[in-house]
Amino acid sequence: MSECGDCHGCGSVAVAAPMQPAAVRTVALVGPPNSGKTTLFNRLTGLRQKVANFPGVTVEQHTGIAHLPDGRTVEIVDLPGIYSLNPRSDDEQVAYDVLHGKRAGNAKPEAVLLVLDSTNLSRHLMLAAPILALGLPTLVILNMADDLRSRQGKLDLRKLSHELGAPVTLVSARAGEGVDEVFDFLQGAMTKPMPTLLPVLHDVPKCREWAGGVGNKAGYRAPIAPTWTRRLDRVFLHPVGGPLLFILVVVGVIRTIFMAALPLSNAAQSAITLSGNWLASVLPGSLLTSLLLDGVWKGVGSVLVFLPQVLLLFLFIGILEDSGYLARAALIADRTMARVGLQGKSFIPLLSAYGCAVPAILATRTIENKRDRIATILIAPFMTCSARLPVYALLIAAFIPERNFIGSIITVQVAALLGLYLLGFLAAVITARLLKSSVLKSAQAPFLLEMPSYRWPTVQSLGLRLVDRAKVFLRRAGTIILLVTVILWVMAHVPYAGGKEPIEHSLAGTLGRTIEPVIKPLGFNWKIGIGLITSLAARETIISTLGTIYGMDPESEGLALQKALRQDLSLGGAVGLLIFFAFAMQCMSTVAVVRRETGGWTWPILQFAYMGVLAYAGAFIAYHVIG
Ligand SMILES: Nc1nc2c(ncn2[C@@H]2O[C@H](COP(=O)(O)OP(=O)(O)OP(=O)(O)O)[C@@H](O)[C@H]2O)c(=O)[nH]1
Ligand SMILES: [Mg+2]
Repeated sequence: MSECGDCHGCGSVAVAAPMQPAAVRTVALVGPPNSGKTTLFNRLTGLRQKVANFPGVTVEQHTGIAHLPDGRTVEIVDLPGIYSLNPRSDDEQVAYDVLHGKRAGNAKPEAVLLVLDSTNLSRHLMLAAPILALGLPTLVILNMADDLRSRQGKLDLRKLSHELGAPVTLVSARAGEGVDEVFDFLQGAMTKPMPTLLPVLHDVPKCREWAGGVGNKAGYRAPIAPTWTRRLDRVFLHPVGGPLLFILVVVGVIRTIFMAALPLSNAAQSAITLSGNWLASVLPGSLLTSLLLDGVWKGVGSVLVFLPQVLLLFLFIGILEDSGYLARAALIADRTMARVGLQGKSFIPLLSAYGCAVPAILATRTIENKRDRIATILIAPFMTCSARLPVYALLIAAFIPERNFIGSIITVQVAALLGLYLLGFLAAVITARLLKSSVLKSAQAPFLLEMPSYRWPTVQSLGLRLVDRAKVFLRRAGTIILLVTVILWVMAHVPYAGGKEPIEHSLAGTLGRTIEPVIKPLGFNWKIGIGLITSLAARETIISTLGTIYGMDPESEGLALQKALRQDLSLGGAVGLLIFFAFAMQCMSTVAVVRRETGGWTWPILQFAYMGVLAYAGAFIAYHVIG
């Protein structure tokens, strides 16, 4: 499993290539971005890798097993989308290496499934030349047959097959149409080499004319752009209306998360409190029971309360991705991005960093320019990730009054949350500008991103995402947060002096008081200090930590924690703490993935230090200005 495993992100945990017996053959799934490779991969293997309606979703190769009708098995490798076989970006490098058998852990494929979008053939056929030139048995799969038909496009499959010298089939991976023929090909390709109709292309024809020529000879008529895609684009890509709508979408999403999730969190809170009370009534009163209830139940429960909120956020991100809106947002953002020296391609990774920085950093692989890529990696953790949401929600609920701000649409609490999102965004923009005008200066790249058609997000795909997200969230709560909570509980009870000894004299208290001089200028006491230490592993751990430290009183309502916090933190201190969380890089998974993706410790260490300094300075200023 890659480090994707414990984050809030993509949900596509890389499946480790299984130790395979020699008899299992390997077939590669290749094609341009967003052509439906992963949808087909999921059909063939029964796995559930992430699919979304914008280019560049798959970033690593994923392996799965397809069972052929005759009982044999084939290993299928799903690859990131590529337009050519020249390895320019890291994405293309992965595809190139796998196809040439140069990727450790992957056998060289014996056949290729080339997936092209049949509604966009003039562009997608260009990839056919270099792939066919590899000389491997290849099935050319024209995907999105449903779309082609409904939009009155057409082509002659036999002629195209003749032109390409390879079998061609029309498929709708999403509807499952034509998948049998893919299985037939796999069965045949595995028994004997597929006869090619024409000699293998040795000189790969460059450029569009070849693709256009082949398309013409095969009688390809490109489908008309769906009227509603054109209509919607007129609105969403409007030079003035587009950006306004974008802002409206963002504000709407954040407002809904805050408003709708509150009752849900309260319900979850009641469930956890009730079950905790029940457990307390049936378990004998011992130290172990106390560990179970105060340490585990309250600690982990205090984080679980935020599950509905986090899922709601991922539901919105899912809808934006699957509908095709995200690519439009990237186009709108391109101009703004250019101002800070970045390109539109950085936008999609940055937007997905609102879910989690780890998959966002992996998604920067589509950026060919190394310096742009590093700059994007460095600013991604400033985006407000879903692990910050519970921390923000807790502190805002405790310190910010529930009053109307702009009418009843935006309350002061919603405005505070929006402000924190904006703060992270501004920090990212300013940092990008600094980087791109100094160490990471490079020429401006043109913006090339294919606009997918708008599609209805399917309930199934959204449902799967949420199940994935919930699993990731629960896994974090059940592993890292549980572990930190138990360790902390023990530290808070050692030396154990009859239960009534103040926590201040425990190991945890000593640790907190040791660092207190450093954080005192920020208005934080030693209790918050312990929270800052534990949240270095993962941000939301601070909640269970504070729960353990403050939750020693019998009042087991969630409001008790808010009340306790209000006694210990001034408003300035609370705002400082919020700012600290907006800026600091408190996430070990992110540090690990930055090290991996930048190939060394230099960048992650610089990034950690830079974000830490900003966090400290921000909190210091807030505390001294607000008091
Ligand atoms: N209408 C239609 N949509 C499809 C079909 N197959 C896939 N899609 C949609 O096309 C979009 C892209 O699908 P993916 O499977 O993620 O494409 P991919 O080639 O893996 O994309 P990358 O990993 O980004 O290269 C998703 O919104 C799918 O639901 C199809 O047969 N018909
Ligand atoms: Mg994919």
